[in-house]
Amino acid sequence: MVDQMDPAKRAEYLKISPFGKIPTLVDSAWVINETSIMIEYSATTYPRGASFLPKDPAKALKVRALDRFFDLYVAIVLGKVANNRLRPADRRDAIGVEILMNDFRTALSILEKDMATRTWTAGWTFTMVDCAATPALHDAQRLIPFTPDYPNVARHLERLRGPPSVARATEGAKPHFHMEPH
Ligand SMILES: N[C@@H](CCC(=O)N[C@@H](CS)C(=O)NCC(=O)O)C(=O)O
Repeated sequence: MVDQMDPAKRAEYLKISPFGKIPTLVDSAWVINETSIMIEYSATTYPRGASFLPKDPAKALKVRALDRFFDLYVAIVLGKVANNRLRPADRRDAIGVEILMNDFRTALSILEKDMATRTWTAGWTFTMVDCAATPALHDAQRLIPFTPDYPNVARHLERLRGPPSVARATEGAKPHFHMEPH
């Protein structure tokens, strides 16, 4: 658990996560701040680590590409939109948000088309992309409710909430939901 509201605890946390982002994985000599890298680290370091990246190099590349798509065009966009909403009204950036919303709509239009024919985000099974897609689409639905315009994406988010590991993570996060920006 990271309490960044407490200045002393935040200063302590910045020693392992210089940008203050969560999560951070500390394992022997490794300190990893990127979730996708944590997933690959776990899969390659521990025999029981879940392998969320296909062995086939072409499929693995597709998964990595989609993982970047969710981080760069959905998750980061939503983080900036949320940050803008938390600002005092006179310091908000309407033009910046318009540009971000354009990226968001482009990303969701691509997904809407793709998810018309796919079960999991990359197509064949649950992969690292679904780990990126679940929180990104969860945040999207809260900040910019999208169900009427992107029904396939909305159905996909419900499917993503299904696996027991996702349900467990969501249940664990529920006590903190009230802190999420709207
Ligand atoms: N690229 C990082 C992003 C991590 C990230 O943005 N985490 C959010 C919470 S889910 C955070 O720390 N937000 C606080 C902030 O940006 O200050 C990853 O995928 O691990």
